[in-house]
Amino acid sequence: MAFEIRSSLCRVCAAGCPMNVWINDDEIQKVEPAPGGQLCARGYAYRNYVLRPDRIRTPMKRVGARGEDRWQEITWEEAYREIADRLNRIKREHGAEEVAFYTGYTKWYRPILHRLVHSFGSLNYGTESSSCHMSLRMASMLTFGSLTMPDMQQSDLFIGWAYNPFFSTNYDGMQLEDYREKGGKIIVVDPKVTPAAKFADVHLRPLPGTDGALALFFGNYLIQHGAIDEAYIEKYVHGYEAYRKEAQKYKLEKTAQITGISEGLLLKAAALIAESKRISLTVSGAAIPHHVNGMQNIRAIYALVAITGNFDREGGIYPIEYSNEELNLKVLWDDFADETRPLSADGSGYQNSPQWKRQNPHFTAEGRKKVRPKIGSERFPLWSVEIDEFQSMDLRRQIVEQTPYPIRALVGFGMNHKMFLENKKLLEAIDSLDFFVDVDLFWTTAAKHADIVLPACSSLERQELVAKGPMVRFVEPAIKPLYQSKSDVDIMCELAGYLDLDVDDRLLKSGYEKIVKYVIRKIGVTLDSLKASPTAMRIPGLLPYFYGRSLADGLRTPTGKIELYSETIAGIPGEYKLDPVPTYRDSLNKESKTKYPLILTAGGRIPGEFHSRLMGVKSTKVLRRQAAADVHPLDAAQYGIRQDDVIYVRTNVGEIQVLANLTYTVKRGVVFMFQDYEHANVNHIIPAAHLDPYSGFPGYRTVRCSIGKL
Ligand SMILES: Nc1nc2c(c(=O)[nH]1)N[C@H]1C(S)=C(S)[C@@H](COP(=O)(O)OP(=O)(O)OC[C@H]3O[C@@H](n4cnc5c(=O)[nH]c(N)nc54)[C@H](O)[C@@H]3O)O[C@H]1N2
Ligand SMILES: Nc1nc2c(c(=O)[nH]1)N[C@H]1C(S)=C(S)[C@@H](COP(=O)(O)OP(=O)(O)OC[C@H]3O[C@@H](n4cnc5c(=O)[nH]c(N)nc54)[C@H](O)[C@@H]3O)O[C@H]1N2
Ligand code: SF4
Ligand SMILES: [Mo]
Repeated sequence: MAFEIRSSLCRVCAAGCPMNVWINDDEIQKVEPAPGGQLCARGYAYRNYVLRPDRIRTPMKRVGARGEDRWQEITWEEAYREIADRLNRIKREHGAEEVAFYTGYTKWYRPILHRLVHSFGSLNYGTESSSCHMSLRMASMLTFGSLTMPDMQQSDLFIGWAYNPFFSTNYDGMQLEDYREKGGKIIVVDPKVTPAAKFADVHLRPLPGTDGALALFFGNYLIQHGAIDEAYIEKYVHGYEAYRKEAQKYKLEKTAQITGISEGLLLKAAALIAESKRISLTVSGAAIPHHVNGMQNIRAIYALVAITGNFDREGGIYPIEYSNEELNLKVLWDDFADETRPLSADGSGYQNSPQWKRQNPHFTAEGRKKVRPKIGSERFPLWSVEIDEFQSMDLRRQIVEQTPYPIRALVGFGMNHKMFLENKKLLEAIDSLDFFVDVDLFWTTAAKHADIVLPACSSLERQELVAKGPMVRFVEPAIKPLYQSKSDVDIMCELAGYLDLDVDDRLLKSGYEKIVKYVIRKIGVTLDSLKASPTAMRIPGLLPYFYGRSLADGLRTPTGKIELYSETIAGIPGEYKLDPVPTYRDSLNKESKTKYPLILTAGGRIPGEFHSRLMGVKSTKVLRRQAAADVHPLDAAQYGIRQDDVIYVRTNVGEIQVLANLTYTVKRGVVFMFQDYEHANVNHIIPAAHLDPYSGFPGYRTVRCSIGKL
């Protein structure tokens, strides 16, 4: 058989690893890493993912009742016309805000969708990032005015706070090995025993959601032992005194009690931090924010960097950006957020180009006043100020309560209802809408509740601009789109031609290649050169960040300093009771401890799954064949539970049934489960109101529960 090998990329996740695809007769035979690269176990399953039998094949229109799963095939033209008719009418009769646009995890097309939504005249653009990364982003922006990276290799001590790249961001694990080889010290803070924890000099296992108390204790210890950088604080830190007073409350005994870590180990870790000069750290954008106190816990952790003088210093943490002063070009590295944001920020802006902003009434101060506030604004004002997206955790409430105004239609690109709390209620709310469109690769449960379903194609079937830090690549399709599927951006651009837009967005309507040309117009590479290059190209003339620059220029915070006292939070009306300093609160819901003696922590990554994506792929089920809850053997013994018994996990809002997996890797008293199983969906039993008032993030990882044998 003759094969052709084409270069493409894996898009199970946003990492987008370069992949070679063996093609025979326009069919995918196998995938393998591009030369010199690697794929993880999930990447090796990409062929099976792309060929999942439940791919949506053509545009479909509902003929039965919502959710009944009876469909009629329609053409793309018919689909666009019907969608535009419905959305245009809602816009005309009620206002564009009453249409909400939402995207699931997929990142690469986001700036284009965002622009389409604003051009349509709505601010109601929401994403899955209402539960991912953005809370960390908020904490980082509020504190440092930028996102940061750890300068791990130059540091004396690296703190991995909720850090296990071996399951979640695989290749990051390797730098940990290099660092360890060189003698770098490591603290890992994780309730679970993980591969990363094996590298640690000190592994702290706090009870989930108690990280804020732990961080404030360290702060207090460092202050007490004079292990802070006073000159740095004096010059660069705003609100130190208020922070010091808060930290003072976290004495050894109290902290041991809150965190469940022994006093001895707390002191050992504190002493290691105190004796280290250059300290780098990372904080998970999921595990720490997924508590109702998460945003503040992250700020408490960042405060340690501030008081030890480790922001914007070699061996500490530093802002992520590359720049070319002559071109007035700044490229930000923003890994888990919009894929093309690195290119669309500031200088080369697509999403927020000055010209388009001038045209678009929603970007002028006056224009913003005229449109109604985006979803979640009343409930999560800090989120709303900081993030140019609606807080999607408030979507269901607004659909049901219709306040401050009704939502009549929802346009979803990859709407996975399972990531929402008490998610069956979200489906009910969706059923009450006038109109719901979903664009997905697969027939998900949410898609089955739509009025119109559109088939998106995978990364092997589409063109894609990939931009990461200083590197940029353009990928051509390895195979033709399967069935009638199309690339999401083609769908967005084509749909734009049918919608009544506030701004006659000619660029958007002109298609993906023109958009790409526009996005890259300032960076000194052409689309033709990108197309000719099988690997990523480096943007010429970009200089990496150099230390001290932000401190010298002044940070992008209201005071220009590192804000331990956040002036932005202080500006939020008092009735919301948000603290400008990183205070610590308990993260568990207030249910009876007798009735629900254990802590359910839902969602730490497992190697073989990626959210809902690989659930339908058998080859990744080697390690965990079906839904299972990890239970400590001593807890299991207490309830008479044995390995592989079917058990219930119960909270105050519901119950699921799963297998018991007995393992010493979980902390006593904590039950761990991965999310996204269709029939044992753990998010459905987490109360919908369990949200962080600062970020709106769901408290997936600390909920009271009970377990028992069925
Ligand atoms: N295999 C796989 N990889 C993935 C994903 C996937 O679904 N599957 N999802 C991707 C996405 S979208 C994201 S956001 C990232 C997230 O990836 P990470 O940021 O690595 O997050 P997690 O793996 O959820 O958690 C990291 C560690 O934090 C610990 N942890 C949990 N709760 C707490 C806590 O309260 N305190 C502390 N200190 N530690 C805690 C967990 O035990 C876990 O070992 O993963 C990405 N990578
Ligand atoms: N309990 C608990 N819940 C969690 C988490 C947790 O840690 N614990 N993690 C949260 C986090 S960090 C995240 S990021 C979210 C995950 O966010 P989700 O949005 O739930 O992620 P996925 O299931 O990966 O993808 C959503 C949908 O997009 C579809 N899709 C895939 N590729 C494409 C594409 O190219 N185009 C289109 N149109 N659709 C596509 C998929 O088929 C799927 O239906 O889950 C959150 N939920
Ligand atoms: S799933 Fe694995 S191989 Fe695929 S992009 Fe993500 S890290 Fe890379
Ligand atoms: Mo995420």
